Parts: sequence; C-alpha cells; structure tokens
Amino acid sequence: MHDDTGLPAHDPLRPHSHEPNPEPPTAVPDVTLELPNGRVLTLDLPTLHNLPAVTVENCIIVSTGHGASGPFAFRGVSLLALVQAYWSGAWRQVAVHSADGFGNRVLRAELEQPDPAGPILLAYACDGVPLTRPQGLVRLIVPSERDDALRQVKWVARVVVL
Ligand SMILES: Nc1nc2c(c(=O)[nH]1)N[C@H]1C(S)=C(S)[C@@H](COP(=O)(O)O)O[C@H]1N2
Ligand SMILES: [Mo]
Repeated sequence: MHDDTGLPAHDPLRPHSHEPNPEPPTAVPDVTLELPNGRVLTLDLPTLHNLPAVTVENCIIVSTGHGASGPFAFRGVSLLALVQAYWSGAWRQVAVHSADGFGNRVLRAELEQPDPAGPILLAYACDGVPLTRPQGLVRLIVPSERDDALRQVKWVARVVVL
C-alpha cells in the first residue's frame, strides 16, 4: 500500500499515532550517520559539539503526555550543516530514526529553505543546559511544528542521507 506521497502506508517515518514514550530505549546518545555511498560513521557527542552550532529560540513541544511546554531555546547542530559536513554528493532527504522505532523524514527543501520559526536541528542542549538522556538526547527539533510533537524525535540513533 502506498499513499498519495508514494511512501509506503506503514512507513515508520510517518508515525500514525501519538506515543509519547517517556523511557530512553538505550543509554548511549551516539548517532550513526549513513551516507548514500554506503559509508557509516558514528557521531558521538563530542563530534556533534565540534560541528557548527545553532540556537533556535521559541521552540514549543506540544506533548501528548503533558501538554504544551516551552518556549525553549534548543541548541545543537543544524541538520543541513551535519549533512554538508559529511556529504557533498546528491541527496534528496534525510531519514531520522530513534532507537525505539519512532522516526521522521526531512526533505532537502525543508533544510535549504528553512521555516521562519528556525532551522531543523539535532539538539543536545536546552535553555543553556545539556539535555539529559530521558529528555531525548540527541533530539530532532523541528521549530515549525507547533501543533504536535510527532516530528520532535527523541533519542536519535540513525540519520540516513538518501
Ligand atoms: N523517540 C521517540 N520520540 C518521540 C516519541 C516517541 O515515542 N519516541 N513520541 C513523540 C510524541 S507523539 C510526543 S507527544 C513527544 C513527547 O515529548 P516529551 O516527552 O518531551 O513530552 O515526543 C515525540 N517524540
Ligand atoms: Mo504526541
């Protein structure tokens, strides 16, 4: 089954239900980066800290579990900067998977023409304090999503450049 986007109806990157999982699935916040040429790199926190950092103010998390919270200032590496640091070939989208099976798909156009709310980033700090693992370290933050938290992927484990 495919829907009108051409993506499989059961695409795990398009979760159909709200599951505000409060439990980190694993302890270690390492992120695996998979490039279109098959190369696979492990990005640990120090590596992420060494990439160009960005802070996005006024982020809201609309949680199914405890309602809306924020505004937060999330700091981390922009997803575009991350891709550009490791890949100079062609690409169209980035799949961001958590270790608990949650995920989200980010299109290249969303990164190259960011929403006025701010660029999509992999966040490792919030309001000047490092994120804890239970808070989602490392967390995908999509500043434009202000009515839901389905794209605010906690515990990012795999970033796949496609
Ligand atoms: N890895 C992962 N990220 C996730 C989820 C999840 O189940 N697993 N749930 C999403 C949903 S539906 C909500 S409402 C928020 C909850 O975020 P919070 O724990 O900061 O309130 O996380 C989002 N990100
Ligand atoms: Mo949710």
